[in-house]
Amino acid sequence: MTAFPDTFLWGTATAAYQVEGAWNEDGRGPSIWDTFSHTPGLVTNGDTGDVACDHYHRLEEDLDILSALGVGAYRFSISWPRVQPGGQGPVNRAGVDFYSRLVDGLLARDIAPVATLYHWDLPQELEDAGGWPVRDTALRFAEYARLMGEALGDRVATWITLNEPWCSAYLGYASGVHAPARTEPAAALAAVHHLNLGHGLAVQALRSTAARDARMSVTLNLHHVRGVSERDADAVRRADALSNRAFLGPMLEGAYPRDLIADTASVTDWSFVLDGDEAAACQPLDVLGVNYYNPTLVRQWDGASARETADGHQDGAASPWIACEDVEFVKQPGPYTEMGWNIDETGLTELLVRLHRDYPDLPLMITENGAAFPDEVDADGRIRDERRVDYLNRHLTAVTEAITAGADVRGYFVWSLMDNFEWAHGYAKRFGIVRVDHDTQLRTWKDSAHWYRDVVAANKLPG
Ligand code: IFM
Repeated sequence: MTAFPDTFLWGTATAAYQVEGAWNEDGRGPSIWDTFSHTPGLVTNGDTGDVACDHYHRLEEDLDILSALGVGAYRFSISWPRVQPGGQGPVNRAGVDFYSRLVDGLLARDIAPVATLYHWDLPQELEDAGGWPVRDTALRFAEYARLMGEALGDRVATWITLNEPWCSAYLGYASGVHAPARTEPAAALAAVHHLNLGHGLAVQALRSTAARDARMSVTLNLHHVRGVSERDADAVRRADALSNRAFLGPMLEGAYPRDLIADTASVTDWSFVLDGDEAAACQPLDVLGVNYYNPTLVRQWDGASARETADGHQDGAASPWIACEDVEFVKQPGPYTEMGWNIDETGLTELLVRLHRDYPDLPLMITENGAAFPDEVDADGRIRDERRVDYLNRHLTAVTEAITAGADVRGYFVWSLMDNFEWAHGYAKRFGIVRVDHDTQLRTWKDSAHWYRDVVAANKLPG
């Protein structure tokens, strides 16, 4: 099957800090990513999101691109420090107006707005008060969600509370390669909990507003963990608990997995989980957002040979894989994208089928999938990014295979609409189907954008 269900939702995705720019305009406050990117040595080439894709000023042009792509939905994120500087108090009207224009512009073009509340840009003041490791941040987040529900709830089709809390907690507070660059494993696990709690409280808060009839969701970058051999079952279990079930458990089942608590006992006693928190984190959702780029391969470390850490972190450096000292992260066969991530779409099919098996009543949506490659602009001005087309084609085929196997997959969003600020890699990595010249801000459709437009129009893959 290469066709998709009639109601399948096609979209593209971006995030506020990665595209907006206008970092200190119209009352926007600082976020942890402003602080991070302005700290020398943390981002490739010293890049910052100060200007990014200048989307804040080029909104109409970018909306027109979405319209020309023919997508039915657009996933964007709201910059918390733009709409509520400092993370508390009343809204910043100018900031809310920007998102109001964005939402209205989408609706005028028949594109469903899919709004992510938190795509990593925590107001700096909240980090100064302790950040996600402290409980109050979850309560602040719920209040921010309520304000957004009141401002935009009558028009946003789908709300995504968090984007990839795995990254917020473990990359932000354990390995420190993301903002706020802390390397405190116990704090990272407290962050996991307060993100889970914040998610549940935010869904409740949204449901108390005009957003009550909208679809509620969260986006997780679940790791499809495989073992090298059957002897590695415990390494798989441990990595799965830390990366997947730490979020799926409380959010979808109302409880942390017991094995996770036991695995991490030397790091924390989880006393930050108060009575009622797990139930609060577990709110009925309408759809689960899944971000997928590649699978993860692990092996039980024998303790003798050099330990392999092919998951992007160096041995000896702070690791996002808390209490996984006995687990090796094994390099997988290529081909690879420019991020060094192996291309293996079979992991996406298997992940979707697993999620459907474990949560049969919860529809799924791919809220991100895509690839960075070193695109060239040819002499004729065309960008022949055939490797990206091949990547997308493979992964969309994998989605059809999951659907055939019974998974209830409702939509797919390409990451990303356009080249943007790729976090610690700055502008050095290009994920867009539309090229952005970061000197002139010129937008140019790559071949992948033309290809995607045709797929969307046909609601099926070519061939
Ligand atoms: O650019 C990021 C995005 O912000 C979150 N998911 C992964 C993408 C590629 O690294």
